[in-house]
Amino acid sequence: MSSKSGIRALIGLITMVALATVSVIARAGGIAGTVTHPRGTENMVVFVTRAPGKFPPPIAHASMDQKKMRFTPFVLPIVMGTTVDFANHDSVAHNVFTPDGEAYNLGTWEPGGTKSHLFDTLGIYAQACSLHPEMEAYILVLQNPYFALVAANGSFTLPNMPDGNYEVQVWGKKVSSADKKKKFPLKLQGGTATLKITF
Ligand SMILES: [Cu+2]
Repeated sequence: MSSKSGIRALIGLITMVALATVSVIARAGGIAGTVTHPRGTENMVVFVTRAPGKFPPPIAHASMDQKKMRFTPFVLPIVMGTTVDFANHDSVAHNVFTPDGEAYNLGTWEPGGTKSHLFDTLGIYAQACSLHPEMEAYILVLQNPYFALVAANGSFTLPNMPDGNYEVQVWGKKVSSADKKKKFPLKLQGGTATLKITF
């Protein structure tokens, strides 16, 4: 290979890398949306009902803490197969159980302790503590990673996803079961879309 053709090949490679970078930047627009709901959007989750393909769960664990006599966060969306660590940051013992799905009870443990659970079945799991009936939280085990927590002002941003036609649902404790079943079409073209959800 002459040094000239070597340089040409190098320039070609640099151009390809540059184009790839541009396309990533263009896709970074993602899906910006808003939700309007008469009961507000606090602790609301927007998620794609089902996306084609399989989605390996993240290696990193998700966290649901027990702190100041509350579960934190109140709602935790995860991809199926994710392990959640439940850490007790209080000065009293806590318990974690759910009546939902396989109805696990992780037991009761002392301050500073942590227990983990792998969520391998889709569904909504209410989290409760048998010692403190006022404690409550929800874990949403979803089929794909295309979900977002809705901000207090109703805005959300879904992660980048392949172009296509999707259906989006909304989950919230204050959302009626009829509204939770509603599916909103999302058409994604060129990596970007806007989605306005109004109840
Ligand atoms: Cu407790």
